Amino acid sequence: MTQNQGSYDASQIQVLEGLEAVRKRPGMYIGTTSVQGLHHLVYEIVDNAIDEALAGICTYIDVNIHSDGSLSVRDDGRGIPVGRQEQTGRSAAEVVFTVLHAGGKFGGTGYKVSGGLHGVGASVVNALSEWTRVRIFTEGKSYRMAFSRGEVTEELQEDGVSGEHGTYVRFKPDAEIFEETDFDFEILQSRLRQQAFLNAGLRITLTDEREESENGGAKSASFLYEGGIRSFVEWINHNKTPIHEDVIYITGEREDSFVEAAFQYNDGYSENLLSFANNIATTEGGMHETGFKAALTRVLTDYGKKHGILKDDTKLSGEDVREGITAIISVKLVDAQFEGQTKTKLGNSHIRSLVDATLTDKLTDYLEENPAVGKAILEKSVQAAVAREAARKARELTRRKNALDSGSLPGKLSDCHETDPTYTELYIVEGDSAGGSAKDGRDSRYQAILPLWGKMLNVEKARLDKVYGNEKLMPVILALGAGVGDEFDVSRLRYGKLILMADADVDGSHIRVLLLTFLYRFMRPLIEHGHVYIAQPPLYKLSRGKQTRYAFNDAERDAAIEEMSGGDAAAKGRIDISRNKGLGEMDPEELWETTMHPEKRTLLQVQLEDAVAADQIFTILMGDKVEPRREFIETHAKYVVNLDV
Ligand code: TTJ
Repeated sequence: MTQNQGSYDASQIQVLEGLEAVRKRPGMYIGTTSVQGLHHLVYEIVDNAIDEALAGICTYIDVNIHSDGSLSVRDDGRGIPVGRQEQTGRSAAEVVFTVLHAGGKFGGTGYKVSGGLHGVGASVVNALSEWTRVRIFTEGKSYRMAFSRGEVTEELQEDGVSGEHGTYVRFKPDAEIFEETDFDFEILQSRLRQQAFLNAGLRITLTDEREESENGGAKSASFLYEGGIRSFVEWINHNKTPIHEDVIYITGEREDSFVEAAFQYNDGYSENLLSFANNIATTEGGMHETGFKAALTRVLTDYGKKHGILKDDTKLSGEDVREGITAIISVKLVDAQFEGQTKTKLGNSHIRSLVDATLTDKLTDYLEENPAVGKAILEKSVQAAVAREAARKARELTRRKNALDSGSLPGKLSDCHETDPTYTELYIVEGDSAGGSAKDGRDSRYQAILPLWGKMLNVEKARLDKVYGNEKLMPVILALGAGVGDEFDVSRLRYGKLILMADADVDGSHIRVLLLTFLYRFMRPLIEHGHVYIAQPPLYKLSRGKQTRYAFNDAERDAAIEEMSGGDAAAKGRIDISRNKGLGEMDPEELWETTMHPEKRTLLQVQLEDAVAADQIFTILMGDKVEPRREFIETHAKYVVNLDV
């Protein structure tokens, strides 16, 4: 650091300004400072190591949640370059951690990632961390450097000899920035498992030093899939019933682009298609999905006609040939264009023709060589087409009865006066008497009530044609006014909030899961757009004389006892504590005060962060295999409660 002294200072100032901006407006760089944002930091660091794995150098990535609130990532790649760059006089290692957007440039994979919140880089993690410590092992030596809230606290220095190679980054998210600083094992595990599937042969290990496992030591999970996305499909289908044994696996390449697709059909009715570009989930789809879908429909139709399975008058739609499919499409390309609202839609159109051509060629060959698989898939598609026709007729019938047109509302609905969905809420209430209390207790200007009772259809085992005309589900569809299935249109919603209000007991839990299953399978955008909530009735009612208090958990109950008794033991004995038996036992005033008053109630928003995890939960809870359900409930009791609280 001699002749470059002047320009070094200048660029250093610029760097500080850059990272200051990240601290001022973290949302711009990581989307949010909630739990999601917190975990985004981990993905940013891990993605760097994955880039190294893509280059074929790194064989493992170890992620460790430490007890002090920090997290570390270690890979056995080449190590971030430590040599001084001529232009800046600084090392690549320092630049990676201090210059905004420097992330992608040092991946060295050729698959340059761009767009969205992806690849904002290690500097953003550094800026948003109380401290960051880096160690680099390369060419027989080890190096270290350290930062605090984006500023260098220890310059890069050689600190010993080492026979290893790789990079180690440990950071502690800044509590001044994040609303939540506790890493969630389940969230990280789900994402890391996915990355292991997408990078065949790469071992990713997650260790949680905060928790002891059953056999002593830290809790840990390790993922290594030699089968890559084929294993991913098997894993998603493992609680379902596949209709053919092999996962179909197809690859193709053209110039700098590469595609691989893996898929297998199960006997269910939902479509499970996940796509990725450069290992980034493309939840909004894009050109690779379009190419896959077009080719799949065409190839299966041609095959069906050629082999006499498809009669001339039956036409297969895209939905028909995707009923029960579990598919992963993964493409790698240079300069991926990420478009769409959340920048998760692949825009490069040459990828569409690559995927289409690859599938057309290779799936056609595969089906000719595996006629039993071809027959099984075709028969399922034909059944789906027949059911679609039945659904169309059922829809027409309901329409003719004038029930599906806007304006016709279910008889049991107590509507509100307001019509602007920005303000309106629909409560779906379990049971007639609770419905009555809710109706009398509500603010009828903007709160509508729809009571539901009795046994509800499990849609996990039913197609759309069974939904039309179903006496429990039709009122929900009609009240919401936005259609159902592929016709569902979130912009036509009559209420901005759909609030499920059921008892905190087994029956209430059952109806909640059934309703959520229905919404997830047939009105998914409703959940994706955050319109679905779960009401939280209080668990305890405490009274002493004329004084009444409600508590939503044990801690609140105990605090209320202290407060009402003033700490006096004798007074405590005079407090009447009752566990709320159900919504039906609350009078309208109580229900309003505790559960419906917008300023006093607690609503839980149903979120769909992780589509793979959600699909699994619904498959296990509502599918027809008993053993996985029992196992899941026993080991995940807390998670089930979380899902349906
Ligand atoms: C760049 O090209 C020359 C050889 O090293 C390449 C590189 O940067 N490799 C690399 C970076 N491997 N691992 C990283 C890395 C790992 C973690 C955990 C965090 C960060 C920011 C980078």
